[in-house]
Amino acid sequence: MSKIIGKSLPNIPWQEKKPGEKMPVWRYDENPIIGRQLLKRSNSIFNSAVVPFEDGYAGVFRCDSRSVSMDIFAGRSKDGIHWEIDEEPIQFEGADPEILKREYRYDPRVCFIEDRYYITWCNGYHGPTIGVAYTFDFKKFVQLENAFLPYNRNGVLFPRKINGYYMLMSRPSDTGHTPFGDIYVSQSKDMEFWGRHRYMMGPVRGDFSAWQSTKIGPGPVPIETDEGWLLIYHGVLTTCNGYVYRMGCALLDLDEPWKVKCRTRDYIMAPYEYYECVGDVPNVVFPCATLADADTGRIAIYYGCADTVTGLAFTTVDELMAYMKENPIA
Ligand code: BMA
Repeated sequence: MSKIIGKSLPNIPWQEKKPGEKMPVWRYDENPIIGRQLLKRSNSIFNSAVVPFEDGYAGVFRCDSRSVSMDIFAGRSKDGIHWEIDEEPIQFEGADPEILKREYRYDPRVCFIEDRYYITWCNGYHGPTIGVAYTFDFKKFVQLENAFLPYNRNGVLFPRKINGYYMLMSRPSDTGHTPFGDIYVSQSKDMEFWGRHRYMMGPVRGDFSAWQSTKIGPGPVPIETDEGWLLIYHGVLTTCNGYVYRMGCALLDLDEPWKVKCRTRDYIMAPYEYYECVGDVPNVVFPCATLADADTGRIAIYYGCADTVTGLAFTTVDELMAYMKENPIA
């Protein structure tokens, strides 16, 4: 039995695994939980992040509009399943006005650290880079400096300082649909200046674990366990019909999280259902958040489906640990 180091979350959204289910991650029966047209002008609502907040949940959602502009919107929920999302995108204050200028914003993550919720996202600044902001109440959002120069995507924070440093995973990229991608960890004393960059892991070349042979990127904020940081990530295969996005997981060293202790050879989830295989971008499952309950080891995963709608899936810390150890890469 592995133990999640964290808070209890007795009201975590949950469904039991059904008898006969072969996979370590199973879907919510009523998926997708957020349809593409929830907002007046939305074309799609997907790759989005949620956290426990007050007596329920709050989140930051990627909503592409019907002009297909990408932006991020705040939302609230009592049960983590039924969501109300603001009709207007988040208006940030703070930072240098140069940094506040919006080009595009997508794929948010939300991470509670110390006393506030940090939001990281892919922020257009003459190319994609990592935007950083914080909020206390999901009403007022203060933007900080971009973490890096372009080009970078998938900025994901660790939920506490490690050895005195905030730690941010990211995936250096290019201006387009990036045919490569490795995960790095960068460190900062103040959430503004990032350095001490460390290589974590990259795609697996060849045929051994082909679902992650083109590129990988960090997904939700990692979950602390007594065995290490449990990271869920996405992996991409190039096919004759384009990219296919699947999910895997890895276990990272608690003190030096760029050191990978274990990693799945087999994916933990892949586009099987219609709403994952068909949409604006077919064959994509893209995880951006989890909720976790330290008492039961339950984990709820929020993921984008086919760049169109939002899905919810379930697993436990023991399921992922066992699966990873049965089918390891190293
Ligand atoms: C990635 C990002 C994600 C998207 C995925 C599949 O590069 O743009 O937002 O879900 O491609 O299209």
